[in-house]
Amino acid sequence: MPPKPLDLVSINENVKKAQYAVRGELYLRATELQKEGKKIIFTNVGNPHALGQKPLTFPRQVVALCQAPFLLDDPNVGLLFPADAIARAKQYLSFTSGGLGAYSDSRGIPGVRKEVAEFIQRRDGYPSDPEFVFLTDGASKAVMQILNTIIRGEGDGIMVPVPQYPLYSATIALLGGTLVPYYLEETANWGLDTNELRKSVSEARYKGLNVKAMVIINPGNPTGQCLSQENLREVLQFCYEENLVLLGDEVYQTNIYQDERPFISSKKVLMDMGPPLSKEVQLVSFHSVSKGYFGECGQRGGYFEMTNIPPETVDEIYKVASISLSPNVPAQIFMGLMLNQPKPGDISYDQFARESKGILESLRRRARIMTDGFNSCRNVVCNFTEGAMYSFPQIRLPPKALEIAQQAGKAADVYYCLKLLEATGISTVPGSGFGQKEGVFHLRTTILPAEEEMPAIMDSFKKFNDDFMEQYDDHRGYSRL
Ligand code: DCS
Repeated sequence: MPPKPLDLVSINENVKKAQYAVRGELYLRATELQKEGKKIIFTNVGNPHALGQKPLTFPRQVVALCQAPFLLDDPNVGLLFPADAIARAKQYLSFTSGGLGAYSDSRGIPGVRKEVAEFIQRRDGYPSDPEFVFLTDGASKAVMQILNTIIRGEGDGIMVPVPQYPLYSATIALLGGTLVPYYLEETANWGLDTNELRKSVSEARYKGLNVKAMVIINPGNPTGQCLSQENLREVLQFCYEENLVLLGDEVYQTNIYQDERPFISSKKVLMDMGPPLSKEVQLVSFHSVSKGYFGECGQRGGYFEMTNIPPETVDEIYKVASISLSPNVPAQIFMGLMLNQPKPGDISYDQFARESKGILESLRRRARIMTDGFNSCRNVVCNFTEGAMYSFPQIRLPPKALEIAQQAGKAADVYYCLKLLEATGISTVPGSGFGQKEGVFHLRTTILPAEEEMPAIMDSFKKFNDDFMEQYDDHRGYSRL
């Protein structure tokens, strides 16, 4: 019998090649242990509501009314819902033809695309055209759609930071393109060095690749760094000189935990640079309702904005989007609500401001507790989480631990993370899932566990780590930068 079409040997090789560690071996083992009754702290995914973050009241009120429009006809609706939520719900319903149960245009609801463009304009001080904004099912789908448009085959290279969020490596593998890595510098707070970019692009071109795009993740995942204006200018200049489209992943733009480098968008920096760059460099920027203080990961809402992309290409992307008919309609409304929030004087303003500020301030404190906790551990060094939702400590493993891991048939960081999981229930992602320099080991945790649980979690990590190091450290020196 020949193999059947969906037997493993017959399926698309690219599917097998794509790796996604955030839900990989560690996650699977954690789910098994949970089934056996062990308490697991899932810090492997940036999924705030799963770790207890409460939804913001106002957006949920508006979407609840949109989902159940008959409530709007109830004479008591004003007792349960504030007038501004009722007005917004009616407005969103008027944007749709058939409410939330109807497909929207494949690019998203025009009224929401307009809200997105207005937000970008307010944020950056430059015009944004809703015709170049598409709404998507989360930023993941947006990134996939754009990479799909760029990649023609394995000759096309996409520059990706290492360490990186594996959406990029996995999608490039799925689409049969080639990942061109550029390394972030851990000893410079995960900074981005243009010499490294030039080295990376010339090596790739030497191998015959057609390097077409460069990805930046700002603030960084898993690395947490925030790019300075100067750094962004260098990146855009580099893209101009090397004829690359810049893919600016800015999903963490409101997750900022320091004041020295506030978030600044790639679009603003590009426009500030003026012509010829502002008219020529192609840029696609991504955002999401999953992060920030909304943290509405389950709703699956995202957008991308295209700058300097020819209308004919936009039409092609529209055509491809229309194969999926419509992005999630409720998620589009969350996007509208995230970017067009209650204003001072609105009935819901105070509560909205209190709730959102509370979440961000707590995240800022948690970023500090976590970094300090890691840095108090033996053979662990960790850069401060300047932004995003993750901590990415380097674990300096003694040679004996490397030998034991090898005997167990595991990568050393995977071995360490598995032991950590078994001992403490803390479910992390090994650094190898994001890429790291040869011989250097990391893990990634989110900074999302509840603030009151954080000290106990860090104590239990420290106890595990220091015991582990005590067991294997024989003072022969250990893996390090
Ligand atoms: N881009 C980056 C840099 C991300 O970290 C994520 C999600 C996404 C895009 C996709 O987000 P949505 O599709 O939900 O809009 N981050 C994952 C992570 O590392 N942990 O949790 C999710």
